[in-house]
Amino acid sequence: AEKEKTFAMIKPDGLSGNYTDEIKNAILESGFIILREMTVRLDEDTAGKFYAEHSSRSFFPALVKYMTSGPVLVMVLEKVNAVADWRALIGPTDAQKAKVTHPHSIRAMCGQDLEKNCVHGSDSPQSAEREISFFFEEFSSGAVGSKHDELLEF
Ligand code: YYY
Ligand code: MG
Repeated sequence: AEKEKTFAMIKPDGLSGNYTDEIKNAILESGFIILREMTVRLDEDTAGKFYAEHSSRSFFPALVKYMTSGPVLVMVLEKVNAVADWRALIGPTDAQKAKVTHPHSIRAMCGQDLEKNCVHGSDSPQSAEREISFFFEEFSSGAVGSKHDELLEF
């Protein structure tokens, strides 16, 4: 089986709640390699572009506000079956439900609710490619929109 990359993010509530070490331990214990990591502060434009697929949803303005409320840690993870395995490790979108149905998932451990769910994971290999190149220029093929001068790296 071939190694695969996926994109992971610790969202503002994960960083402010000091869950970074716990989440990284879970990542490494599950056999992922952290290929890249970077702490950044998203502005509204960048957060909106990252979640562009949700731009017409009613929760979008609140989501952008939340994602710009503090720094986030973005990572490239690698292992066999990385995309599906990282989604399984983080658990369901709604952290409240995760606490009931997937109590050992990262969102159950660190998330608060449907919006503040502490981590992101790519939902498909195609999303992983887009999201990795969105933040990490060295993985982009030079396609338009892969560079963000407005990204404030810490
Ligand atoms: O991929 P995942 O993060 O599990 O969920 P998505 O359906 O892609 O939604 C992205 C993001 O939007 C979710 O992590 C929280 C937020 N959100 C929300 O605030 N309210 C919803 N009803 C659905 C999603
Ligand atoms: Mg999603």
